[in-house]
Amino acid sequence: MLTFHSESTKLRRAKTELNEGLLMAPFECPERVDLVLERIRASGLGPVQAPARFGLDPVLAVHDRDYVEFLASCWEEWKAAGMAGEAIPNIWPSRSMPGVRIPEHIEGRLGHYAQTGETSICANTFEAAEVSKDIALSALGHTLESGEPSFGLCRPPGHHASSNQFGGYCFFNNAAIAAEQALRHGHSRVAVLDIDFHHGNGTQEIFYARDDVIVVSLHGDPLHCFPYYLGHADETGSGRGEGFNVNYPMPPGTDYARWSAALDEGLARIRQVGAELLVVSLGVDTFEHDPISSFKLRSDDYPDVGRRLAALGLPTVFLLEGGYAVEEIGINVVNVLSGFDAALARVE
Ligand code: SP5
Ligand code: ZN
Repeated sequence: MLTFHSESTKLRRAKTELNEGLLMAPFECPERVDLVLERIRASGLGPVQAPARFGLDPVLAVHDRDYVEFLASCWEEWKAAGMAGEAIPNIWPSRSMPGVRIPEHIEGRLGHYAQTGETSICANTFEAAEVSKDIALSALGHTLESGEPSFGLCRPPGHHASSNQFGGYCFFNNAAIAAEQALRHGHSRVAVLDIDFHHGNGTQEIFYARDDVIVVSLHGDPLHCFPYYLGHADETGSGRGEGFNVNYPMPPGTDYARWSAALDEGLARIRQVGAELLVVSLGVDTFEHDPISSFKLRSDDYPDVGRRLAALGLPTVFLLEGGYAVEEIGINVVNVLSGFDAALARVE
């Protein structure tokens, strides 16, 4: 399988993450990319290629212009306002303030465009997000042209980013940008399958009222797990999108037997609606030793995930989302990808 990667994803190097009441070193760190790359090379998964550049038009197809402009200037504005540290939101428009206006001061704008407080904006965050979506679009392009699977070693991740807010380490929704681009290329229905531990709330929001992109997400039950406020099973889509959003919330402690049964149900639904291309939001924070998650998947389970995805028989683009057990991130990601490749080889 062909991988798309750029050293420029590592331009974002935040110093802080607000976690458990402390400002800590971020879980979503540049070393994640190095370790996945190392394992790709060691395992002989396939060649690694640099992404092409696609500009901001494909981003503006899923994100609001004012949000993209905010991301582009946030860090410079923050510094110009004399702030000492990284841009960390500390105030939000709340339920008790209906109909508020967007303020001019960067501190107020930051809260307007933020879902969460753990994700600091720092130098080159926008640049890294741009490269990350270029990686996703390059992977998509390769799969559209060749029919072959591809892997986008995206960083920062994307699936929490909504049409107009960042959060959960995500700025541009790489999977949504790729899915939208596949439609513009001529596909009439695309599936996004999100197997990151966390609910893909941004992807859900972007496609919620649409039937041309089916969004299926397996994740920790939002009653107990980040991002807490979305991801319940009764969120099934709206209007013509009814039935095209499918959530499988599962309790902390979920093991592979239960998780893979949900995966099979989700894959059956994707088959049933006639999706022509599969975008996989590939997080490996379902791993038993992930430091911020609570599922119990083991490294040996991941090749079987790849096999089950391959059985769908669709052109497939894998995009990296989460996974914070840094020691094992390479093994777990490559296990999914090589399981997929091995299953394809058997069919051919
Ligand atoms: C892309 C992705 O995986 N984003 C995840 C962002 C999660 N950030 C907040 C994590 C809060 C974890 N709290 C864990 C408490 C367990 N001790
Ligand atoms: Zn995650």
